[in-house]
Amino acid sequence: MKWRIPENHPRYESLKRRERLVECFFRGITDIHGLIAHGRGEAFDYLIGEHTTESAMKATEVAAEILLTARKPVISVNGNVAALAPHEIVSLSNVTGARIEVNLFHRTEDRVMRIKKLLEKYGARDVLGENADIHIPGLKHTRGMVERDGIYDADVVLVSLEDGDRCEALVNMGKIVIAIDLNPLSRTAQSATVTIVDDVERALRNMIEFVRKKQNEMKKNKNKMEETNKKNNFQKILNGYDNRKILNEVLEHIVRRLLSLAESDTDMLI
Ligand code: PTJ
Repeated sequence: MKWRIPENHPRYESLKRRERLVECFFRGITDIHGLIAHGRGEAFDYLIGEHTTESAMKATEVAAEILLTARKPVISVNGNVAALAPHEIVSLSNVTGARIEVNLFHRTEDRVMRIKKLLEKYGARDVLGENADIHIPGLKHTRGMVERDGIYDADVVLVSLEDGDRCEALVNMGKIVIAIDLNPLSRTAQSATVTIVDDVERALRNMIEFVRKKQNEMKKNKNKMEETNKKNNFQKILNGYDNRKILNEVLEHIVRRLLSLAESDTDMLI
């Protein structure tokens, strides 16, 4: 039975997202552990202030540049991301040319197929994941299964709400891993190449904006990158980027925010 969320509830948007996850759980899209993972993310978002921080924005811009420069970028989608941001995933794939691969921690073929169908409803074509027959080295469990032509051969992988072990394994394969994770202390956040500490919907929307902006700039400057120059550009982007600094900035933001809330008499509700 669907519970009707009162539209005047002060946490309406947040409740709607929860409802969406619960609905997707009953539809066999989101795993039950995904509901717990979402709660942890919400807690961190409360501490952050439920908005995109400057450091998240910086990381998102770098991520957009990397995706545009990548030779074979892949967007990894799990049950939570499919429930929360299907439209954004498909849009990002369309604007960057990155392929989408359904890649699950709690893998079942039935969930892969359901997530693929959901993404197709939002316009995705050629979604990978069903033919996963190769393991990420070091991850012998089904959680390590990927497609050779997708995540396995990708130079850049975008993961959201990812398990830390898998993120590390992808980095160990020599890939550039862009991670969206609200917990700056998670192993995923700590081990990714570029970590965006932001809510997945907000981060993806910002990323799409950055990609469009950069594509327009490139058109204006007639600066269409040649295939041969791509690798150099990649190194150039990452040379000027320090993920450790970005993570430290997020922690400082949380500390500053909590201190100022603790010291003020203003209403703490968000
Ligand atoms: O669909 P499956 O089978 O692939 O499983 C997916 C889950 C999410 C269950 C699995 O990957 C998992 O257990 O993840 P973890 O280890 O709980 O990590 C999820 C991370 O995402 C945590 O650090 C959360 O803080 C963070 N997170 C939760 N909600 C959001 C989020 N980050 C960004 N946006 C969110 N909305």
